[in-house]
Amino acid sequence: SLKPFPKDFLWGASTSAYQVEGASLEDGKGPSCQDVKVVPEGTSDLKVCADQYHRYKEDIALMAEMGFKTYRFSISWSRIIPEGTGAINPKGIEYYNNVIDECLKYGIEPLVTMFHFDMPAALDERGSWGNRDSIDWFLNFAKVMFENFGDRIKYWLTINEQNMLTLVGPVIGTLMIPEGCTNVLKETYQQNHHMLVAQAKAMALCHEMLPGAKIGPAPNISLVYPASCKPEDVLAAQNYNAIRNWLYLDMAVYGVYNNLVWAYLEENDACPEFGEGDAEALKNGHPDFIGFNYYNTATVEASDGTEKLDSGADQQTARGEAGVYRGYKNPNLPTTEFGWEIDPMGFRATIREMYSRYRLPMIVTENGLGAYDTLTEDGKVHDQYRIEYLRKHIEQIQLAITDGAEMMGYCPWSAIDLISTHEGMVKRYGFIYVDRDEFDLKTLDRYRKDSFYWYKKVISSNGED
Ligand code: BGP
Repeated sequence: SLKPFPKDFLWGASTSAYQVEGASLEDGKGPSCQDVKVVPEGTSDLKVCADQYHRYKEDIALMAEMGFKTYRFSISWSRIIPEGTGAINPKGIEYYNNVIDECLKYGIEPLVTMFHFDMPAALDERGSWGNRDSIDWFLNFAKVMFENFGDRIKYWLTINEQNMLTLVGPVIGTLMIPEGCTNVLKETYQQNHHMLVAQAKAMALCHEMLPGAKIGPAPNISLVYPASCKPEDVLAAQNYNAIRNWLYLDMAVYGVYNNLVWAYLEENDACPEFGEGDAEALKNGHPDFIGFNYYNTATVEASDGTEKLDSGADQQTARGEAGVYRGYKNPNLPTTEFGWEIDPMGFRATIREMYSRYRLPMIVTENGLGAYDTLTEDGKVHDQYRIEYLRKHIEQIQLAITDGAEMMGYCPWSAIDLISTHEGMVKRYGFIYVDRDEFDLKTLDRYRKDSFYWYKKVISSNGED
C-alpha cells in the first residue's frame, strides 16, 4: 500500500527573478546577462516579465490562498549588488526583505535560489565564470545574502541547473565563451569547475554563518535510458548519465569528479585546472539535501563518432556528442506542444536512482508543463492538460516515497506565468495566469487557472486528492 506524504511536506511552486520580476533596471538594479542578451526573434525581452517586483503582495496572497507551504524564488545578484562586486543597493535588500516577510506573514517558508541564470553584466565583462575570481565574487554575494536574510531563511539552493548552464548555456543566454577560444570544451568545463568550487565554498559558509539553515544544489536531473538493450547503447546511456547528471551530484555530495566524465574530458584535452585549495574546498562543502528539477527523461543510443552532432538544442532536447552518445526520440512517450517528452514514471525512476546513490532528503525544485493557455472572456483558464501532467507526477512521488525515498517537498514550475528561458511569454507554466501577450503588456492582471483550484485541494489534502 502507498505511504502517505510526510506531514510537513513542502508543497509550493517556483519562479526565478529574471523571468518573473521585471523592473529590470529599476531602483538601482544593475543589468544582468539576461537584460543585455539578444532575445530570440519573436519573443519578449525581460524588462517587465510578470511585473512581480510591483505585485509581489498580490502574488504571495494568491499563493497563500492555494495553501503554499513554501515559495521557491531566486535573488537577483545585480539587484542587490549592481556591479556584481562592491556597493550594495539598499533598495534591492529592501525588496527581498519585503518578499521574505510577506511569505512569512502567511506561514510560507521561503526557499531561495542564490543564482538562477542571471550573472551581473558587469561580471560578464570581467570574464564571468571563466575568471577564477568568480569564486570570490559568488562567495561575497552569498555572504551578503546570509547576513541580510539569513535570520529568516531556512532553505537555500546554490546554483540553478548548473548542468544545463554547462551543456546548453548559450541557449539560455548564459555562460560566456570568450571570442576566439580554441578549446571550447575545456573553457566550458573550467567555468563549470569554478562554479563547483564556488558552490562548495558557499555551502561551507552557510553552515558556518547559519548553523540552523539547510543548503543544497538544484541541478536538472533526468535519468537517461538506453535506446535499446544493445550493450553499446547501455554504455552510451551511462556516458550521458555521468555527463548530464552524476557529475553534478557526485561533486556536490562527495567533492570528487565522476570518473567517466574525467575520462571523457581527458580524451578531449578538456580537463579543468585545479587552483590552490580547490580539492579541499570541494571536499569541505556538504549539502543538507538535494534540490532537483525534473521535466522528463532522456534517451540515447551509441554514436560511432562519425556523425555531426551539436550537443544542444535546449535543456531537454540535447542531440548528442559524436563518439559519446546520440539523442534518440523515445517512441513510448508523448510530447508537449513544445516538443518535450512527458514521462511521469521516469520521475519515479529518477528519484529511485538518486536516492540510492546519495541517500539525502530531496526536494523537487521544478517540474511542469509549458503550454499555450487561453483566457476565456469570463476570466477562466481551462488547463486540464496541466492538471493531468502534475497529477501523474505527484502520484509518482508518492510511489517513490513508498519505495523508501525521503522527499521533502514539491515545487512545480511555475507559481505564476512568466517568461520562458528562450520561448517567450506564450509558453506558460503557472497556476496563476498573467494577462499579457508577447509584446502587448495589456493589464498584467492575475487570474486563477483551473489548476489553481485543483492544486489548492491537493495541498489541503496533503496529496491525497
Ligand atoms: C528550467 C529553468 C527555468 C525554466 C524551466 C522551463 O530549465 O530552470 O528557468 O524556465 O526550465 O524552461 P523553459 O522556460 O525553457 O520552457
